[in-house]
Amino acid sequence: ATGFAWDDPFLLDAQLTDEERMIRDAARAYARDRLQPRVTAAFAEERTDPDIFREMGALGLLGVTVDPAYGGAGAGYVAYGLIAREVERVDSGYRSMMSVQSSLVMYPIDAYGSEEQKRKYLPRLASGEWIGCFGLTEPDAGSDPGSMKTRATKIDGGYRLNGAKTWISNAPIADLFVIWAKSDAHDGQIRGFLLEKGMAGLSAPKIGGKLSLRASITGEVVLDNVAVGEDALLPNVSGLKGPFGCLNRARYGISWGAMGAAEACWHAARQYGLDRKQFGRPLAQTQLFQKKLADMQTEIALGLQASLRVGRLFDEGRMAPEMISIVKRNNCGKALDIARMARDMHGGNGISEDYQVMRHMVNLETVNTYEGTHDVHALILGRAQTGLQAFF
Ligand code: TGC
Ligand code: FAD
Repeated sequence: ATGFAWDDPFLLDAQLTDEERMIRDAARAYARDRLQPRVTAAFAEERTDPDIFREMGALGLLGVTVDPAYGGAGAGYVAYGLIAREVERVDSGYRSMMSVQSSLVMYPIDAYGSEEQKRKYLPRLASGEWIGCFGLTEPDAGSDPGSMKTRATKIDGGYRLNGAKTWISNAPIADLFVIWAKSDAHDGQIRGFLLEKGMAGLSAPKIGGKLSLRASITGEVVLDNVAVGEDALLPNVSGLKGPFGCLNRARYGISWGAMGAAEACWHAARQYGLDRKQFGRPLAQTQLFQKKLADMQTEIALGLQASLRVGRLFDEGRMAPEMISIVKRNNCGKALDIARMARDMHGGNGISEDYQVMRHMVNLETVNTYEGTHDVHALILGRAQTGLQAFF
């Protein structure tokens, strides 16, 4: 018989392969030793260190599911989820940097790109030498990306792009821009284009004043008559299923990541309750405090187990997007509740940067919103079980 491990109630660790555990341990050590020491200042100063991409690349943490022939690790989606969990244990912004690079930039090139595009871009992205971003959202098209206004028009030897994207992670420091636009040469279908920093008419101003995800830089992308060659087009996908194929991966990773942030908050609240005495005993020796810890433990154990299940189905080729909506929605919502609870359990100290929980709390507001809001995933699941679409 095995005993009960309070911090791994369902023995998740024992359900991993040796390779998955190795990748998890490398991500954990990196996050603890290299990311944790700089996060408080990075968040306070709203500063993103581009070296983080190089460091993650050197450890093989970028594009782990991509073919090793192009610089990936050829690992599975459970391994990818484990990396997201470890990185987001420190900060959702750092996980964002990793997931955009892996799922939203490397994946579409790997899945929809030409041989030349794969050879040119994937190794540089895997090493972190190049930073990528993914432009889908626009000022007037967030939850409804099908209403995007960005257009590609045919010109001699290529295309001209016009439009504006907003809320784009990594954009101000990006070398490569995956841009989704409606293309008049393809019956107005949504197509993906690969743009490089420095192209005439392309700019990516930083969005300042964020009260959430401050360690991860976000920008607009302005496309003012940007001319690209035929070789900029992602040849092998057309329609909304192009960006959604990428979002499936990123959303799945976020379901693990949000649980990592929740675990950090839970562990911090538990330790705080053991250390802090009021009314002559540790806070952790009160019934209300223990009930909160039990709720956190329960939701995290269930959430991680669900993400592991979806990851296994992903690796078996049996994933359906609705499964991902369940874990993205539930794990983000539960992580946000847990972070708010942990903030409360820390009393006044809970609002200080030193105790980390409030940073996680405000970060999780973004995580609950991006990649399909909590309510949008409810509508996806509502549609899947009623056959009735309620978006409009
Ligand atoms: P709908 O009619 O449902 O579908 C249109 C076409 O797309 C296909 N499709 C999918 N394919 C693969 N995977 C999925 N998950 C798919 N969902 C839909 C679908 O089969 C159809 O194909 P076809 O061939 O029949 O045309 O489209 P809709 O316009 O009704 O969509 C509704 C809705 C709400 C589900 C969708 O638009 C949605 O999910 N909205 C949320 C938008 C979103 O998630 N944006 C994310 C932006 S990126 C981001 O936030 C990055 S943050 C990253 C970070 O920093 O970590
Ligand atoms: P809206 O769609 O306007 O939604 C506002 C509210 O209305 C929400 O509560 C929503 O749930 C609700 N709502 C919308 N439609 C319905 C409906 N039919 N029924 C009921 N309620 C509805 N995008 C990218 O393309 N790339 C990125 O890298 C990226 N990074 C991001 C980083 C950050 C920090 C943030 C904050 C956002 C990022 N996004 C990115 C954008 C993100 O995906 C969008 O913010 C998100 O999809 C929601 O769109 P919106 O902000 O336009 O909100």
